Amino acid sequence: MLKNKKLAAWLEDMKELCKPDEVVICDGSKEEYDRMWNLLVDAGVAKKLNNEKRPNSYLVRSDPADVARVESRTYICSDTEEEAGPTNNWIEPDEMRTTLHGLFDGCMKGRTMYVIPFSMGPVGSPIAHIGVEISDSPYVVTNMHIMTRVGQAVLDELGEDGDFVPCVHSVGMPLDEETVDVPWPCNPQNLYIAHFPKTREIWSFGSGYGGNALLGKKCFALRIASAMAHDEGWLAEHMLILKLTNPEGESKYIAGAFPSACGKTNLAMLIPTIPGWTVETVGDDICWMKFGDDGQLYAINPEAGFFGVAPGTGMDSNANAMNTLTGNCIFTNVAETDDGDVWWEGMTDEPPSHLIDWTGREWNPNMDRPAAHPNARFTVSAAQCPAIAEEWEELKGVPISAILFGGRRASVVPLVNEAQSWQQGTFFGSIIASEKTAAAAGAIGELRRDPMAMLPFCGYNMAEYWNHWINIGQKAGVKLPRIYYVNWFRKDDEGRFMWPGFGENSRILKWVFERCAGTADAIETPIGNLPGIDGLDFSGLDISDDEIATLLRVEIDGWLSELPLIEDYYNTFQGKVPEELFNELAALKQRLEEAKQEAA
Ligand code: SAT
Ligand code: MN
Repeated sequence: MLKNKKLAAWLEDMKELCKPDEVVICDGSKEEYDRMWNLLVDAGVAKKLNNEKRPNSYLVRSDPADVARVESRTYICSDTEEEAGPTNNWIEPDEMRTTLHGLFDGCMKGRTMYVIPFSMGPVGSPIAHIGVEISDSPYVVTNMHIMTRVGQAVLDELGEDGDFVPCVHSVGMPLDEETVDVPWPCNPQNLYIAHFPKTREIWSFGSGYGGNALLGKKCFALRIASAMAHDEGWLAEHMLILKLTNPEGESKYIAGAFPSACGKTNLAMLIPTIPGWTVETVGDDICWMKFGDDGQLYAINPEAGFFGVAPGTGMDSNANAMNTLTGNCIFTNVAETDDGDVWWEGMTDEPPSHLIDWTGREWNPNMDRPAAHPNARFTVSAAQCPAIAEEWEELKGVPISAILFGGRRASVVPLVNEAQSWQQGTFFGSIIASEKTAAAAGAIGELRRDPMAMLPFCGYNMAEYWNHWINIGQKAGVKLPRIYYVNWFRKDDEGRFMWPGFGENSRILKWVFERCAGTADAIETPIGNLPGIDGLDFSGLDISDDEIATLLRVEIDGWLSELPLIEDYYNTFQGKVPEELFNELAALKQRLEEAKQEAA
């Protein structure tokens, strides 16, 4: 059955190491999916929801000690610490292998080893790549069914000699005569999420949750893929992909990187407030881009589903997401209603008067704890999204016209700023940050840098990753997307958000579209190209000219006081930041100082 030689040999090794009672090669079928759920329901960790309210859907409650990705236990095991860089945890590969060998030895005793062949991206796409995850968690199997393409077609594509990324996962709780199984086995005391970028391997031990356990997502599609992309001349990015269509029916594709809690899924599924424009979804989290023969960057969404944060998702914030979740879903750590459905904070304005919370306890609105865990998730097939673009599974990908970098900035950064070159755009990406405190006028709040929104997801030295971006832009014959720095989170002196966001962000998308089409004007400023006060379509929006002016102002003093912070940040990379970025910084400083003198 397993004609791929590398796969057959690796599985023999893994069986010998993990010592499972049984091995099951997953075929991705509906029968297999249902079988996993029967196991999970019998184990007491999952509950089938009311079939009338939420057909074919399940609620799962994890162990309260295993509820999110654990960055402090996530490692990049490159040969040297310098290759991992100062933003990653590093352990020497041989040392990590010894530790992992000890932990994985016999770790699947009493359990079944599921072998999950999966494709990141549509099977057969030149942009896609294949992985095989072995896992002792049936919950992982069900989620991988939705989040990736699983089964025989992947093995066929792999053939005899095809390559794949081996992904080894165990919840880390072997069973023997003395051990009684628990509903959600895990081993948080011995957690390791280890990546070997050189040999392109992933080993994850001790957690069954999300990105710790669904190894196709952040581990493969970002950390390992970023290392592959570096070596092979493409881009593996933490970006949504959307299709924007104007009233004339012309479409462009836009990718966007945003740190967490910036509304990325909402933007991917946005419903425009400006008449005649539509947004459709290609991807909500990850974007792989390779150059086509025409020199353009073509993108695929390597995932097949959404693993989205449930709290905060409602008909007001994201109707398309809500309408995706009508059935065939997995809900993890949300609350349960009396009629066997689900609820989370933000789904409705008024909470139900009684719930069973994510820990399985009675809950009512007078309690001061949330009913759903803040990182409660839904898992659902992307194909179910009413806004999914028809070409979302196109094998050749979609051509990207623009890339957005967004941060959560209370001060300084304008609503939208177009880079004047790919290099300046790379500079913008490298400095994106979220600002913790609402800044008083003129002062900058505490910044948490999250370059390209890749801080926890870059599989090698972040400074070398910036260098890779610069190199991509210097390749001969390429036609690059334009790059935009956007900020929906500007606050006024009273600490109020100045921009309504959500569907109104379509006004910014429209300007981006028209810039790419060559039909919109921009003003060249010291920081980049900005729309003039009349450049953005504010029709029908309740916003004053003063507010617009603030949102689009070049804050010369604010930027000047930010420059030393950028320099300090670059200096944390031990001399590895490409000189092109220092040049951008110096040129920006010069332009700002000249502008300041002119104004004086
Ligand atoms: O848990 S995931 O890594 O899949 C999602 C996230 O934390 O961003
Ligand atoms: Mn993400």
